[in-house]
Amino acid sequence: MSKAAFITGISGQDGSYLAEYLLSLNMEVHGMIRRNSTPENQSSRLKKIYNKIHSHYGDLLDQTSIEKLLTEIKPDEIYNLAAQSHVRISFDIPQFTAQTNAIGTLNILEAYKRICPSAKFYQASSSEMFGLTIEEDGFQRETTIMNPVSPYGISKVFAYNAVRHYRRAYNLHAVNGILFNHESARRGSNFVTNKVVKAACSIKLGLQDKLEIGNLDSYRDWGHSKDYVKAMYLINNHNIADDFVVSTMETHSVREMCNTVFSYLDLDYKDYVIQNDKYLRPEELPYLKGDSTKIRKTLGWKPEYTFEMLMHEMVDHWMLVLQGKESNL
Ligand code: NAP
Ligand code: F7E
Repeated sequence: MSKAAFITGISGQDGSYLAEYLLSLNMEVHGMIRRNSTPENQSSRLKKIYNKIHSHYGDLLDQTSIEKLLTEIKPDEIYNLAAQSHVRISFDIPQFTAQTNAIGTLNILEAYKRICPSAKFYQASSSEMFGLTIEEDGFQRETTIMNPVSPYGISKVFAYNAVRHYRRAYNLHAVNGILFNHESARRGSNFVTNKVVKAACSIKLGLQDKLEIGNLDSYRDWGHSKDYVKAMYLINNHNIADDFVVSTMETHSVREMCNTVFSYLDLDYKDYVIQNDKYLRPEELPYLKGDSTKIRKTLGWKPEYTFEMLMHEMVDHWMLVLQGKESNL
């Protein structure tokens, strides 16, 4: 009999790629979707696989819905990807962010402990948890002290520690993947990579004149979501319950990313990109570069996409979509 996976946040960027990957491994895939007044929005990233997955209404903040789903599905593997995942917006709605990301994770951990404790539980932890800390060699890794600088980062530190606590206290196979930024054409268009790519393509096609963004001088370690969902599966299926950093081990500034995108379209980003203070954050995380040696050595994972391949794939996709030659996602 095939194994059953339960994914919260299946309608998000990572949830959709993870569902596709688990289906390719012949797993039965169940996903929790929030009710929305425009139901098409909830399945737009799942178009290719919607008839192959089992979707269920539920919410991380609705304990009864989680208990009901775990009781019915009896999953072998749980992937908790649901979150208010936008860092800048977490400053606007800090309490909602904490409720969903921190208390929501506690809700599903409690249900998991009581209903299906022999399942494997994966938590979507984040490099945003490291905040301001950078090791002397310029990296952040599993042992780096967490010093978060956003309501989002703070909420994820709570969830990370809750997972480790449940693992030790109740002997559960509960693990954290500490993932650095990962993108794709499916990324929400208000995250910086997709915002820059869509605007650059629109400018190339004469549909837009300028692009206003925030801090051009922060650095991120950007990988591809498709590579990172494979790491999630490996981490959850390791014979020892443990926590792993997932990253490319390279960092680029937002300015370099703009240059890569606009240059690929034979444009000079300096002619179009304007810094607008309204996109700055009350507290910025200036620099991320992840050391993923542990997962590379222990589980044999490594990314297939380079930074340039990632950005070029996103540009190629949006050029086709904006010219009406391909549908989005
Ligand atoms: P995403 O595209 O924003 O997807 C988040 C998903 O969570 C969406 O399906 C969303 O549903 C759902 N969700 C939000 N609140 C919920 C609630 N209360 N109950 C149930 N579902 C809820 O994020 P992503 O990029 O795929 O990231 C997946 C996870 O990895 C998140 O936990 C994120 O914080 C974490 N993470 C992401 C990155 C990255 O670079 N992408 C890096 C590290 C960690 P709606 O569509 O209805 O809002
Ligand atoms: O910002 C700067 C911004 O919003 C990246 C989430 O997936 O990764 C993501 O969080 C950088 C920041 O991602 C704009 O200030 C400049 O320095 O794309 P982002 P993020 O905040 O790093 C982590 C690992 C997660 O876990 C999160 O869930 O780009 N930036 N100008 C801008 N950012 C945005 N969004 N918009 C701008 O106009």
